[in-house]
Amino acid sequence: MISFIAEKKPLIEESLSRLVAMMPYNDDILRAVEYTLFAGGKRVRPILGVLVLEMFDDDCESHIDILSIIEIIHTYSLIHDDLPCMDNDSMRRGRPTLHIKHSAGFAAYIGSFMLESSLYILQELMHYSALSLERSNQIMETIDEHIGFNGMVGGQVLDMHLNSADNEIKIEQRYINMIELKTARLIELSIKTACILSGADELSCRALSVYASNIGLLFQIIDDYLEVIGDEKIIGKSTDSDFKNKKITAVGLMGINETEKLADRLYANAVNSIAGFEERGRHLIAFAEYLRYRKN
Ligand code: GRG
Repeated sequence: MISFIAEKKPLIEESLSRLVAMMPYNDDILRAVEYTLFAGGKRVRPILGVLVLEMFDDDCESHIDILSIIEIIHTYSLIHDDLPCMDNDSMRRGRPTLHIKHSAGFAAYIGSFMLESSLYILQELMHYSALSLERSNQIMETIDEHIGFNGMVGGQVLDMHLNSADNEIKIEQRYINMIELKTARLIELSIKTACILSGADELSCRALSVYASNIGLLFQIIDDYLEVIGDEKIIGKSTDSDFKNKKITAVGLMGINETEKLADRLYANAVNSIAGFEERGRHLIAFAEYLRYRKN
């Protein structure tokens, strides 16, 4: 990982510890939350938010906990995604998944608890911060829009039905629509939340939005790619899940070479979309490069 990205990781870990300490529950539940949350996730989403805050010279410290809420939401989605009724995966972040360690019911419950308590804590954080009511409302609405049926959950539903015969729309297009919702929306959420927190101007927000949707798609395409060419030990999860579940993936649809070309195009689009920021955009450009060539 590039050094300036690695430097941000401890800040996110500290922030997540603060958030878990605010969770209103008993030891067993909090231990299960910690088991999945502190297991070596890359922290891509909050780190991206921090990079955007820095672009606007925002005082990161007071906003970092709000961005880390997105990491908790992301972790809830991984717990539910791994369940036997979904992808039925047994390894995640280098550890047995929560339903393997406990039970499917308990894991489903912990995932829901993480979602619900993260939104509760977010309300508290915003209430006691200097953030205006208008910006706080904007953040809540943006989260709602990106994680619900028009966002991540909707994408997961599309993913579950991608194999069914709806032949009106080409499968390649349906796949792109699905990953736009399932994966890109949460990455977009980090960047949009950081824009709201730092009061970024309209033009900058629009440019960053284009950047976000391109790296969001790039992220999932590389995820698919690593399932085929990646190293299980480095990735920390099994690499036969898509095959086992007969999932439609970028590599399955277009092969390895075309997947690489698509990843290159998305990377180039992302970089071009923020050219107007010149020197200030250098960390986001380096981040896009990291996402393009990541190994885990
Ligand atoms: C109940 C229909 C329904 C939905 C619940 C399960 C779910 C919500 C959504 C699935 C979203 C999902 C898991 C998308 C995949 C995104 C992805 C590529 C995750 C991997 O993220 P990384 O690589 O993981 O950042 P780490 O471990 O580094 O954080």
